[in-house]
Amino acid sequence: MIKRTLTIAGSDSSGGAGIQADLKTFQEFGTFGFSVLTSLVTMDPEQNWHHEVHPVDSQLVYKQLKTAFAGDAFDAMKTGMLGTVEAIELTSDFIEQYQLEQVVIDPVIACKGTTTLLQPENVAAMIDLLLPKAMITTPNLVEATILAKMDAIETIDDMKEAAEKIYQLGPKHVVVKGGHRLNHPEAVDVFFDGKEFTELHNPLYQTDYNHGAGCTFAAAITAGLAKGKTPLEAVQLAKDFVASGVKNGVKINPWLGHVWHGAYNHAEERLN
Ligand code: PXL
Repeated sequence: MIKRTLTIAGSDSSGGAGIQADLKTFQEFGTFGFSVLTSLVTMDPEQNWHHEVHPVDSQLVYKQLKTAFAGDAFDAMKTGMLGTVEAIELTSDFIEQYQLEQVVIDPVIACKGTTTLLQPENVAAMIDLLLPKAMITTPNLVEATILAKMDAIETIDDMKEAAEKIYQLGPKHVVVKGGHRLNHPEAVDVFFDGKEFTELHNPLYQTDYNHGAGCTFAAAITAGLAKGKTPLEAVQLAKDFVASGVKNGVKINPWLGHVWHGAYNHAEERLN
């Protein structure tokens, strides 16, 4: 039976991050993707790609959740940008009501293009309501610094300390993503299951075309879990999937370039 995956996240009309990244990635993994939109992000080419986040009315989020959850159970789900405390509460209610366990919480606190962090009350709600329900949470260094209440994360040891502190908030597994912000010659992530740390090392590609990498990573983990992989297996495959996407990133417009979500499977060669 085809596995069913759900994303509750924001829309990135530029096609690289958010719901767009999630659905493309779910499809690459051969899973059937569902989506609930919580916010719409727009970028203005006339204002140097200025980002605006437009939250979706919570009644409408609720109606989408009812639609998505109407059929058989999901094999796994993820959250991305949630926008409002109401959307976080609704997401938490549905996870609880449907007793979903394969839940990936990507704690999107800000996207690269904007300096506006999610409101402090959103971060608090995410910590209270979502992190305790996560099978895996996937903070980047900025998000990990905020969630772990640390001053800075600069080394792999700092990443381990952050992973341990975030684990205390309730998720069953934590992956702290080093990405390009870590001062290290490789792309290093730290995986923690409450007992053991696993360092994941990949080559670091010098590219500006990596928009959407974080969303794609969490979506790939979600699809991997849906297909029965263990959390560590799902994370390892997701890392290779994103590495291919970054290596084959595409310039989309004068401001940005995206990971190519189909790179791992050479999707550009399909139906030729
Ligand atoms: O990369 C974080 C992110 C998440 N979700 C949406 C986004 C972005 C960044 O642009 O647009 C919808």
